[in-house]
Amino acid sequence: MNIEAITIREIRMPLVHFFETSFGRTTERRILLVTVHSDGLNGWGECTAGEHPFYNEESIDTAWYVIRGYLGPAVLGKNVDHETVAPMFDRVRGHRMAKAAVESAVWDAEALRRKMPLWKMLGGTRRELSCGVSIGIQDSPAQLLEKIETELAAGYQRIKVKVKPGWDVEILRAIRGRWPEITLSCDANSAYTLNDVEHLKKFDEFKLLMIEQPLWNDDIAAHAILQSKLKTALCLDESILHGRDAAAAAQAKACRILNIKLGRVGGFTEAKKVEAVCREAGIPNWCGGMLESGIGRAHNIAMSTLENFSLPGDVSASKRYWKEDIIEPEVTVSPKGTIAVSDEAGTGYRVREDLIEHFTVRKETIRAGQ
Ligand code: OSB
Ligand code: MG
Repeated sequence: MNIEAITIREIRMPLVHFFETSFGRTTERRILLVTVHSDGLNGWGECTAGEHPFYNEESIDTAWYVIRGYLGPAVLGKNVDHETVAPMFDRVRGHRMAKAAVESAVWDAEALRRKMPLWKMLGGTRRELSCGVSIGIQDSPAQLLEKIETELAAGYQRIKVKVKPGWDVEILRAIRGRWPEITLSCDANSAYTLNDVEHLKKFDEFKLLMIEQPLWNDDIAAHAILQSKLKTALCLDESILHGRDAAAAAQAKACRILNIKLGRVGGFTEAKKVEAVCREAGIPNWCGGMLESGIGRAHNIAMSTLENFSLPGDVSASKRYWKEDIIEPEVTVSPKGTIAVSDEAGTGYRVREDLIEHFTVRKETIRAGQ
C-alpha cells in the first residue's frame, strides 16, 4: 500500500457527562484524528492522548508535533502494510499514542483494501465482547450510586469506580452495602504510595475483582511489593508500555490482571505482544478506554477479540459519552452487557466524515515529497 498523504486534525466533542479521575476533570474532549490516504481509500486512526500530559507524558499537542514532523514523513510515499509500519517508527522514542494513531490508520486502510474485518487481520477470535463501565469521581456519593444503578440496569457486567484518598473506602462500603454481589473494581490512577499499604489493605474486605494502578506509573517493583501484601488482585494500566514491561510485571508478580490500551502500548503490533506475554503467563487481559470517539472505540473492539481478553473491558456504548458519535452505526451494548463484533470489512463502522468536518477546529494534510 502506497501512502500518498496523511491528514491530521483536531476535533472537539463535548462529553455528555464530565469524567473525573484522581488527576482531574474532563468536560470536553479535544481529539486528534489521523487519516491515511492510499489508492482512493481512507484509513482512520484516533490518538488517545489527553488534553494535558496527566495520564502519561503525551498530549494532543505533542502528538500533533510528532506525527507532523516525524511519524507522517516516516511513512509518506512508502509502501507499507500492517506488518511493516510499526518498525518504521522505532527511531522515535516513546510517543506511543501518536504512533498508535498512525499505525491503526494504516491497519484500517489495509483491512478496507483487503475487504476483510480488522479483527480477523489482527488474529482475533471473539465474536461477542463483555462490557464493563468506568465511572468517574462524582460530586457526591449519592450521585455515584445513582450512576451505578443506571449502568447495572443497562446490563453492564462490571462496574469500575475511580478512587483517590478521601474518595475510597467509604465509597466502596456504600456500593457493597447496596450491591453485595456485583463484579466491582476500582482504579486509582497512581493516587497512592507505599506509605498507604495499611490503608489499601482495607480494600480487601470489599471482594474487588481488582485494584487498578494504585501506585506510581513508572514503578512495577513497587506494585510487586504491594501485591504481596494484599489479597485483592492488582491490575496494571499506566505501568505497562510494551511486551517487555508485561514480562517484567509477570516475573515480579506485580499484578494478577493487566489492562491493555492500544495507544498506551503504541499500537496493534505491540498490543499483540503484550497479549501473548500475558496469555503465556496466565494473566487475563481486558481493554482499557481513554474516552475515545467512535473511531478509537471501533479499534478497541477489534483488539478485544484477541483470545486473552477474557475479562469485561471499559469499551462501552457511544451514547454514554457522546450526543452524536462520529461513526455509523454507533457502538451499542446489548441488555446482557455485550458488543456484537461485525463481519464487515475494516472496523465494521462507517466514519461520518461530514460530522467530523463539523467538529474540526484545525487540520493539515501532508504529502509525499513535500
Ligand atoms: O485509567 O482507565 C483509565 C479515562 C481517562 C484516562 C484514564 C482512564 C480513563 C478511564 C475511562 O477509566 C475509560 C473509558 O473510556 O470509559
Ligand atoms: Mg486505568
